[in-house]
Amino acid sequence: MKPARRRAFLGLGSNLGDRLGHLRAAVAAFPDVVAVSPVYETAPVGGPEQGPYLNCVVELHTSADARELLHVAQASETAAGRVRGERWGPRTLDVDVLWIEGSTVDEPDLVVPHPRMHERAFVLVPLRDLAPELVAEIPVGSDSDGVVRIGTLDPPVA
Ligand code: A4P
Ligand code: MG
Repeated sequence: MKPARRRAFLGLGSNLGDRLGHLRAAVAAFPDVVAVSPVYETAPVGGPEQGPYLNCVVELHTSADARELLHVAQASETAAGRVRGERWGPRTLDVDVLWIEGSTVDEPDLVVPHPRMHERAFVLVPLRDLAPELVAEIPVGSDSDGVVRIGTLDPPVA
């Protein structure tokens, strides 16, 4: 029997090269996309000194499981020419599996829900746009500083 489709959310970030182009190409290649959040320009969190990110969140309605979504995420990072350097360092594209309806995973290379998503305005703000019920409380004020909506992927951001 075919597995049931479930809601799932992927978080995307880019701060190297054609940031918007990397987000667009990834979204175009993902399977089962039902919604894309606005795009936000965000101040970098953690890591070395680096340029600002563009972040967005994508909603899927998919029968893929967590590991299949990790493969989708990593294939899109590779397609964007990502070179893995320093942890939390600059990258052409980072795709995290944020949350999958009814699914938790705790393995060395895959943790779902993403363990740091609840601390990060660059994830929570676009996630709230798509699924306010999943984001019970977003700290307003300083934690949302540095997260500026710049437009949507489609129609194109000017
Ligand atoms: N991994 C485990 N669970 C997951 C999951 N749910 N989704 C493993 C995706 N990957 C998961 O990730 C390291 C390993 O995490 C992978 O091999 C995978 O098996 P990575 O992408 O290679 O390295 P990373 O992204 O540098 O590390 P990490 O810990 O995933 O960083 P985060 O938490 O993704 O943070 N600031 C702004 N403004 N915007 C950003 O997008 N992103 C980061 C990266 C830091 N600061 C940022 C942003
Ligand atoms: Mg990552």
